[in-house]
Amino acid sequence: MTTSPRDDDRLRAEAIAILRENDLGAYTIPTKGLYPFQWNWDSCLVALGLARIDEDRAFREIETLFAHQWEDGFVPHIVFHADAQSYFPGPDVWDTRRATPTSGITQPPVAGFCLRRLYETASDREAAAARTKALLPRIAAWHRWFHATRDPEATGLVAILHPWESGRDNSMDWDEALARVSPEGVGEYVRRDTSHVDAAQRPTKAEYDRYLRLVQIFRGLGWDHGALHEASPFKVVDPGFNAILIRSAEDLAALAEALDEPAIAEEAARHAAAGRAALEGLWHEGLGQYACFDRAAGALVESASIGGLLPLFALEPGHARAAVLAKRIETVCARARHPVPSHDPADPRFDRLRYWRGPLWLVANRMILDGLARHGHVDAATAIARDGLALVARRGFAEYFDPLDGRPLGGGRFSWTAAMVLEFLD
Ligand code: 9YW
Repeated sequence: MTTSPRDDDRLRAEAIAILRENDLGAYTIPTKGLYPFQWNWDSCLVALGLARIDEDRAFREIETLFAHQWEDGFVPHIVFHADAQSYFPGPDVWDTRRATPTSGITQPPVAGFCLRRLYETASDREAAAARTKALLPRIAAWHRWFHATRDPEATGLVAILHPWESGRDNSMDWDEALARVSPEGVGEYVRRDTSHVDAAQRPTKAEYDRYLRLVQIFRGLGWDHGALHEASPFKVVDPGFNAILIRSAEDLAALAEALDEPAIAEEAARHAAAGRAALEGLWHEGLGQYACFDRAAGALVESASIGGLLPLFALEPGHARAAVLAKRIETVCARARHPVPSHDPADPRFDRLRYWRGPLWLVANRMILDGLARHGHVDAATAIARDGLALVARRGFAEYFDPLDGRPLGGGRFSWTAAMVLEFLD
């Protein structure tokens, strides 16, 4: 599918309007109603779109997120800046006891990647250098926090302790690990998500029970991050999450080098190298792609999700697996009408409507196409961007889309979809 120059102008105007309408001054909400707070990786990716409208505001988006970094280096997945009843679980459930309430789990660390792009494309070079330099130690502290608390045995790869941390909430990747989490004692609660979006497009109650049970376990430990890895019944090493951390470490190292911060550059380069070397242990020969490692069970997970395609975003140019992975992406995409499905449609568990169990997401596509371009597959990258634009031009700025017929799914007028449209229009 393609768009005309007229479509492109309309898309740009509409994307800007959506970003403005979800802008609450110092941070952007993902969409009205469904997600009324600041989400971690949404904000970083939204900053890429904001940079085209107002560079100062783009930096502010990331600065606001890092203003709520904890003393131990942790950066929360949600910052509850203001009261809102339309989302569950809210601040009372998390009970992290912060001055401005936050959640106690984190999200994919895209900040390093996004900041490098903001810095390199900024027209006000002096302001960008100053603001980037001020953020470097904060991102470095977050990465250090990951290695200390999520990789206590120094394997080079970090574990997520909650499916929400992956950003791919109900992926098949977590099915077995989550089934081992007993929902006993979770109690009664009222979900809000299914009053905004058709329940068939959202996680199930069995999943939500376990999501909440994990929050209760961590809350019971007083959100002592040093204790959670050992105590958590759910610990999964996600190749997608680690690829994002490795790529952000590479980008952090480059920024620190450019801005004369040699200690940060050296540490980040060391993290990236250790991660890349360890990533090889997640290669799944049978699936022909990377796979999750269930650290609690001690085994690779049989699940061909988009998480196992994302390492293309982090592999060094010239890496032997890059061509194999690019071919694998082509194969998975050929099984759908619109690239890139969040799970291989050939898997019997593929569900075209249900969130991260099949639908396509433009933010994931952004990273995949970056990986393709990085390894020389520029036409394939352009095709993914063009299809995404055509999809939005015809179906609107949805949260995610059915990869078989392009149907818009989840929330509407979505900030990161708008930001990705501005990215793809480049
Ligand atoms: C939830 C905000 C978030 C994203 C996640 C996505 C979804 C929130 O929305 O999770 O309550 O289920 O899975 O990646 O950051 O857009």
